[in-house]
Amino acid sequence: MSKLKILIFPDPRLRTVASKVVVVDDEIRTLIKDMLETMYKGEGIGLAATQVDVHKRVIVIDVSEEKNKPLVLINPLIEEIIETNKLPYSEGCLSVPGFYEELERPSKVKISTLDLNNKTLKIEAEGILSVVIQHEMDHLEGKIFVDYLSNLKREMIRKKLIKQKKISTAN
Ligand code: QAP
Ligand code: CO
Repeated sequence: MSKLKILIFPDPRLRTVASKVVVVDDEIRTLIKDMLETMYKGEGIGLAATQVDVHKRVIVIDVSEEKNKPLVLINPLIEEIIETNKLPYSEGCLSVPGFYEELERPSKVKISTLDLNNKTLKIEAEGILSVVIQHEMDHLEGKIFVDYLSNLKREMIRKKLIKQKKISTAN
């Protein structure tokens, strides 16, 4: 297994729209292993392939307390928004380190996805899992949670992250 490099906002590669996985083969399974390792090492609860510069529709999530319940989504689709009432949640992102902002998303969704054996699964997700799935599915469309914030807030975050990058590359 190997840890992958995570793209940091405003890297333009985060805007790439990911393509569908045609078949879940060993290459995809290796990608998933590496993404899980990268997510766990970064203390994340979700990671989309886009964030590691692989533009395929693959997501890993683990919202469990013990970090032992990995969930893998391949070619996920929202089938139904079951509860449109908005769940406010403070969101972060491994690609936007150090920044958290409250957003509201539908609190319960039904999705369909492929599993590691190319089988279609349907999952009903609520609470934090619903929020994280929607956040990660946005990445596959090139969308980042800061896009929902005011221009002023997003610009502030962009400038701070660019500044931090300059500092870390100078050292
Ligand atoms: C998406 O994000 C998410 O700033 C997953 O310094 C998170 O795993 C959706 C992380 C919360 C909804 C709510 C962020 C790690 C991890 C940071 C993450 C950081 C280190 C973010
Ligand atoms: Co994210």
